[in-house]
Amino acid sequence: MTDSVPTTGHPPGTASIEERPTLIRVAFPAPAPASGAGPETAAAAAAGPETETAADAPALAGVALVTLDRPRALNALSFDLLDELATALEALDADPSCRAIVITGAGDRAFAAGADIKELAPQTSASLEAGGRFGAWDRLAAIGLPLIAAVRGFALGGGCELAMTCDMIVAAQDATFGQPEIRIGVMPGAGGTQRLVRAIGKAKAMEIILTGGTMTAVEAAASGLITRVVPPEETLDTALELAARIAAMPPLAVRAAKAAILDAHEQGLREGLARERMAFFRLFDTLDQAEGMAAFTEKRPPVWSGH
Ligand code: CO8
Repeated sequence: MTDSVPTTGHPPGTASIEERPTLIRVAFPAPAPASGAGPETAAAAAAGPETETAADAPALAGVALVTLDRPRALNALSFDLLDELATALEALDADPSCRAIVITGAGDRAFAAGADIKELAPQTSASLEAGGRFGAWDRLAAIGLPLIAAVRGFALGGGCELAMTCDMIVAAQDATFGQPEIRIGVMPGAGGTQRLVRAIGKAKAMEIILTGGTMTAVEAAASGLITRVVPPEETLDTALELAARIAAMPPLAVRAAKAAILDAHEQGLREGLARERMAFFRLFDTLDQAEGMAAFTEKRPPVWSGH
């Protein structure tokens, strides 16, 4: 690793979530050695300068690694985290030396277990609309560089939506994908209804979203949601190697090709996303939203009133 921007100022695992000055880490990892040091080298490099194992090794040319860094909350996507993520990605997008970005979650339990339910629980449709915090999702979707999600463990709700906002997903055999929002009284609100149906088709998307069910990595690969499934310890290195192959391509053509593929994939998506967001906001005026999120926090089953 050659740099880390912004830095957390805390060794991994020693600072509480509240004390962390940042919820996102950005690094430029060194390549894994061809043999010898084992597959965890890139992951260790990603953990921060404190754990750097290949101090003199060159960075993987043009590849940035962005880590969602709230492992104790399974990297739940708070509004602040999403803002920091968008800001970090925009800075990398404007940096001519950066050619491809890998996004991963800290720890081995989750890419991200969804939006932060404790932050969403007290919201109303009016507060969500007035808050303007969903603009971060539009900023993520506007990044021109290729984005690769490296997924270990849970990619649920907003976490699955974030992975799908990326251009490719490399997943561990232990990864789980799903849109469980219905189980807490709402529905996907950051692209889930639009991108999942485009990725895996209407019937499977209906079942996943209407039942709050999940998919294993193997099922997700068979459905076309993800690029490849790898053993857990190889996930990050596989994503970084894929990013390095893309980073070696001509950058203007890469950006133009990404934009053209998204054009083909997302015809009508903008309108669908806007409708989805409004429908999601409206659910925050229901009793079932309050009940579903309270039940989660209180660790009990929800009782639905249908209101
Ligand atoms: N939000 C807030 N905290 C969370 C979340 C979350 N989404 N997921 C986990 N956590 C916290 C838990 O509360 C717990 O904290 P604590 O130790 O303080 O109690 C800690 O992370 C560990 O979680 P668990 O103890 O629950 O771990 P388990 O292994 O028992 O269960 C699960 C793991 C199955 C992933 C479970 O945590 C779970 O069901 N999480 C919620 C999944 C979910 O419903 N996600 C969808 C959220 S809604 C959403 O994403 C809407 C997106 C809309 C747009 C985005 C707007 C920003």
